Amino acid sequence: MAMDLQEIARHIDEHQQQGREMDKVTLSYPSLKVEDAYKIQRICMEEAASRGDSLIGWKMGLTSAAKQKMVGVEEPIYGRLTSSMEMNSSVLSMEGLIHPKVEPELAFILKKDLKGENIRPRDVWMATDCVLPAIEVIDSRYRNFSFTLEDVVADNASSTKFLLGDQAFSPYEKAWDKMGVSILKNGEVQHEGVGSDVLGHPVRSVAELVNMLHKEDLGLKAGMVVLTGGFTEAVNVEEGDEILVDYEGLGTLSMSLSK
Ligand code: OOG
Ligand code: MG
Repeated sequence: MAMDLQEIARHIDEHQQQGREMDKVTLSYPSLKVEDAYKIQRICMEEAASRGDSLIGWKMGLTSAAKQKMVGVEEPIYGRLTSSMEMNSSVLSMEGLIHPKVEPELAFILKKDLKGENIRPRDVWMATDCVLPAIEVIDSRYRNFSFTLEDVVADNASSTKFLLGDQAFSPYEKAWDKMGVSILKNGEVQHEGVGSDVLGHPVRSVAELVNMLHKEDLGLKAGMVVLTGGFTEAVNVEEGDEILVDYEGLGTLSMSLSK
């Protein structure tokens, strides 16, 4: 089949908007390259912008071994975060979701633009205003949450919603790689992780994102949010579930699943 990236993007965008399952795009387009998948992401973002949505940040995904093993894709990917994905309360409605999962993350909020090809952790610290506890909700549009690298990139790295904690912390608050995190569902611990599970240190995830974006001549802007990737495996959720993430020494962040 001739490959029309606009057409594929429209197909994916529709399924994202309607919260409908679909087949892997690589089934119809086996020659789809990861570069094409990132172009599809960019086109979907343009579609979203035409609906009044805006780009407010980026997420890294598959930055921990736990996450890579879970989905069978062994390299980090990025996705686009839009204003409509940010939750303004801790209640998540199941409406319009397919088979959501939640994961414990950290968010870096930038105070300066950051763009370049050899970005190191210290460049990231100099551009970071604060760090916030975060919970990401991912909901792959692919049947059975099953995909290849190219599929998941084309589906905006499964991005769906995200919740940021109210309390911001200084980047110098603690050694983020030493911080333990545990995620509980209905009072029971599901998974535990530590900051170093995310590429050795969550700050490295931001540096890697900037280096990856540079290949598309893109960069981060002051004020943007960056999710650094799940510390642990993601947890399936359904209506009625209560999620609590405990960030060692910083408190907790919770989310309730409603109808
Ligand atoms: C891909 C998105 C991965 C993370 O934090 O690793 C991700 C997926 O697992 O569906 O958001
Ligand atoms: Mg994530």
